[in-house]
Amino acid sequence: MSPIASSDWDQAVDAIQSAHSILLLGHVSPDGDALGSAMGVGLALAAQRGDGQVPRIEVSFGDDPFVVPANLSWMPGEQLLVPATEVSPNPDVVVTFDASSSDRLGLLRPLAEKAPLLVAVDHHRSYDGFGQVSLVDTTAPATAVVARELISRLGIDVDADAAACLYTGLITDTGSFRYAGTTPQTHALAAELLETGIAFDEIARAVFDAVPFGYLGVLGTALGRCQLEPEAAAGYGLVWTAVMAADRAPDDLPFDLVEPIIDVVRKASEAEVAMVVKEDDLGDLRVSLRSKGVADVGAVATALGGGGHRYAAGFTSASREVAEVVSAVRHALDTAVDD
Ligand SMILES: [Mn+2]
Repeated sequence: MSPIASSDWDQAVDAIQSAHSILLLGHVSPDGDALGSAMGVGLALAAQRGDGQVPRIEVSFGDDPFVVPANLSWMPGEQLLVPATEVSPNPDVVVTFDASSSDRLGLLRPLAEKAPLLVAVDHHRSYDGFGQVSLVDTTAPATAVVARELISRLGIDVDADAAACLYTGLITDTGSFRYAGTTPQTHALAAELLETGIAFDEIARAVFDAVPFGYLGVLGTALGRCQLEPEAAAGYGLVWTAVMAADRAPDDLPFDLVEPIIDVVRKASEAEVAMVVKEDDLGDLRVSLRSKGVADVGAVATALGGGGHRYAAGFTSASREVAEVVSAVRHALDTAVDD
């Protein structure tokens, strides 16, 4: 059962139904859940309005340069997508998806905060309450689950295009239904989305299994650099590696392409916690953390200025030295383990 109060649902639904302009936002560097949820709701609203142009519906995220991750570039709804710097001012309602705090809105944060109504749709335990209306279910394995309920409560059917986006959110955040947050209801939702006829095999391939050849070399370099620290995380072990911008340079690979490296690193059985330190194009170090359950990496990431949940979290480091990042995480991990 959804823990979201019906008064919150009603307030969000009433505002969206009476709005002339709606801005739907994923968090910065959107993943499949953020963009899939925002676009799923956007496409549902657009399908409902028919031929008219009211309400104006825009989907965006607060990055500049504005780059849709390569594994999501197939997603339908391109006509709704507006670069952050070109978003129309003064929307009646802003709805954020998968952002646990307003700083996750990047350069669109000021616009969102001055909107007449700011609705946050999320599932992170670290959600800080920044929305005027919070549609937040921390038991949901993906924001897409909450997004789907929002569409239902708006009285709109989910067509194949919206379903493809929501399904992307579902498989992204559940690791294709492998992670602990997956429930019978998650599979029921997947079944419902499949009923629309979506090409789930092509979606999975595009999201997880399609990389440029050059990625294989970067992956090899990153794996060759992996360190195992059995004493870390109160003796439960940490495995980590770093991927620098210079590693991506020979093939001019975009930053978002290195995101899935964590899914290989975390396979090491000897370590409870896995980490990948990734240098972005500006030289900042962005850190991905994964836990098998004993350690709460969401708490680690939150303590270091980021967010996430027990099993998956991340932050952007204040330091640009890999050794300092590793040391800070090692330190934070010692208090994040529940025996
Ligand atoms: Mn999510």
